[in-house]
Amino acid sequence: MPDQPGEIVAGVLAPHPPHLIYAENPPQNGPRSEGGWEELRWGYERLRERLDKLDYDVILVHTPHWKTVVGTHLLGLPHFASKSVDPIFPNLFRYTYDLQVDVPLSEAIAAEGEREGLVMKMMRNPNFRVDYGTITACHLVNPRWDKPIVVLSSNRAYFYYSNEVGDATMLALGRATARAIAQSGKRALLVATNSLSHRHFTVEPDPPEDMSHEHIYNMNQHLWDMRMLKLMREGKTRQLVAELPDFNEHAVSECSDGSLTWLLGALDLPSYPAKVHAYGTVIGTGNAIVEWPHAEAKAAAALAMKTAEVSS
Ligand code: 2X7
Ligand code: FE2
Repeated sequence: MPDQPGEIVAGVLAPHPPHLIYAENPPQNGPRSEGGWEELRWGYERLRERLDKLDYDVILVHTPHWKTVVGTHLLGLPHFASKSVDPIFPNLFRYTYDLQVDVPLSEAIAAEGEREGLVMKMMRNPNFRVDYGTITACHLVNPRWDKPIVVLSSNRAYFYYSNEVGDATMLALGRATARAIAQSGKRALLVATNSLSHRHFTVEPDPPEDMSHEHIYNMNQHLWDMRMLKLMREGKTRQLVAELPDFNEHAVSECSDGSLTWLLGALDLPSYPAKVHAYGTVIGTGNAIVEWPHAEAKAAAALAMKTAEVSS
């Protein structure tokens, strides 16, 4: 057992449109661009400045684009390297990756998940190709790739059963994740990589980065996204989870892949305000970069309690 329990230093909502990588022209990606989607990319810059000030050991990612039919799977080998090609946007994203996995923490999450009654499985195939959601989010959050990661797949409970069953399953997975982190003694950054509203255009401009074509798909999608961001900024995450089934239906949200609910479950449904670093659209989908400064909020609450005790 470690001397000190591990902790979640922060949680982030970090969407993964491959367009954001394409627009940055990093050496790992094949296609070249003239930029685009600056609002979101500058938001990621602000997030990275904040994260650079935090001390953490490992990044945990829940990704919509590793879809597993039975249960939740986790990467279960220390190293994966290959080329990730986006199946819908191979013209934008062909990224050469080489990443390290924290296998002991992944195994601990699998064990805790089983204790919650969930079906869990470790992915031990050395030729497994890591999905573009994971690669994109990890690059945008930490382009240095200098921390090991844990990757959790997206279970299909929302689609085979219902939005309600999906959310209940993801809250349980979040609880299991938090317990495994506490036992590990490590300091963890949690990444839920999903878009908010998810209706999108089906025709790509030429060039794809022509921003004169970029806007939200329709007014309904915008209003729903603003409702979700308001609840996050007000610290009303219980209310947010209660409204998620309707949001998923009405805005065809990528939240129905479970990432955001897993994160909020791991953070124990936080009631402190989240920081919204950016909101912008990509082919008409709504994307927000949001931070829950978990360790900072817990320290502030503990200090407030102490001050109240002293003055009473
Ligand atoms: O996977 C995505 C996404 N979530 C949003 C926008 C565009 C492309 O891919
Ligand atoms: Fe996606």
